[in-house]
Amino acid sequence: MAKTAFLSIGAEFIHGGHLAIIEKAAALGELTVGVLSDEAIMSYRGYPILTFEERCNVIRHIKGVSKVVKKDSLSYEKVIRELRPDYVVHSDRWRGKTKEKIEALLQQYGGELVEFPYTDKSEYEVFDRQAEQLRYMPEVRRGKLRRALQLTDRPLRVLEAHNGITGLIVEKAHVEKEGEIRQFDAMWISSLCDSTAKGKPDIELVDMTSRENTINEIMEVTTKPIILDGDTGGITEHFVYRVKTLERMGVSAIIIEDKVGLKKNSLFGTEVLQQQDSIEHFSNKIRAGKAAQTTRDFMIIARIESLILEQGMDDALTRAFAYVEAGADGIMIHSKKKEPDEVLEFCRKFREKCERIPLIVVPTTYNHVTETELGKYGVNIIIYANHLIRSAFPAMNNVAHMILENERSLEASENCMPIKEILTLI
Ligand code: SPV
Ligand code: MG
Repeated sequence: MAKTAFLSIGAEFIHGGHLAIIEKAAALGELTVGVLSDEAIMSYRGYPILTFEERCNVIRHIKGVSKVVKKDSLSYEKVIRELRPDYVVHSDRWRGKTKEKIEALLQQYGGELVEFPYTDKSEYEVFDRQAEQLRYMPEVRRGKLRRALQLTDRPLRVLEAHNGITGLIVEKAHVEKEGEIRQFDAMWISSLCDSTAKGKPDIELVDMTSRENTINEIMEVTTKPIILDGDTGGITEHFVYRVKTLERMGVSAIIIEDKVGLKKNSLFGTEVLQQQDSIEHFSNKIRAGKAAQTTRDFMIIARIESLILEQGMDDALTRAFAYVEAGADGIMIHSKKKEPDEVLEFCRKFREKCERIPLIVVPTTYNHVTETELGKYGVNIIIYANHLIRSAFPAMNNVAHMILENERSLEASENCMPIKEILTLI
């Protein structure tokens, strides 16, 4: 019987290096190429620029490829068990424990792992770097949130970033679970954290120019989609300019809340005076923003403060449907209750009438609810809104106090990252 070979590929960007490895693989036997699914690519390097169908189409037309299958995970387990190829072909670039795992699977039936050098031409390394740079470009970055929402049924996981280093944490943090890589899908540039990082209250005091500087600082070192906390959006006449600026920068979405006057942080609830906007006025702001938008990628998400301001479920739902009618690309429902009940009730009732509009939640106070449970209620985006700054502040404060206590830094050093590590971090 003819020998068979298997090769896995992302196929986002094909150059001679890939063609050479395909040719070598095809020489070993009838070649099946496993093209990574959008979800699988998302799990390790962010959203693919080309769709799965486009990537399959390219591979299918390469000489030597007999068959194309979907590889819906980074793990080789399923494909090896199903296809039992005589050879699994891989470049000499390995991630984690993949090599050992493939070898163990192949050993079970006498299959063989064949390694080829990734490339023998340095120009291909240059192409790869250039392709990587594309991910930083506003045109590519802006549409990533919409794409991600289309690509997956699970809720997207979003963490706050307020400067370059926290952006890098959101970009790179990952854990390996059951053969899959789990990461954050996007970053939230919170008004609370951006203000706190500047030592200021969260009252729209940090002006837009300064917020744009934060966004740029983060964008320079990351590629994941950005959701901006736009506070109230300002007056409508200003908001329309803001939308265009953010689009141009490559931000994926702005969330604006239906409040007017001096904005205070929602987690104060009714402890401080906060005024909700009228449905009509806020709807007009959304309409104006959507009319100002120049691309189809950007999203304007309406945030409803009715539960925060104890205006009741009916008010929250009436507003949600009105904002959708006005053109909102998503609805964020906020709550400061310790239990998720009112948020879940809102989601259930909203979903009874509206299936397609993304729902966004911020489980800061009701933090025991799981992502899976929120997903069952139709939630599409979960924002962990303030956790990096809240964890960094106590650590820094503690070190400052230790130096004062001891009149030297020896004792505090144990709580600090070694100098060598910080120098090589970036
Ligand atoms: C923020 O992160 O700034 C928010 C969410 O707006 S909250 O602080 O909960 O109001
Ligand atoms: Mg905010």
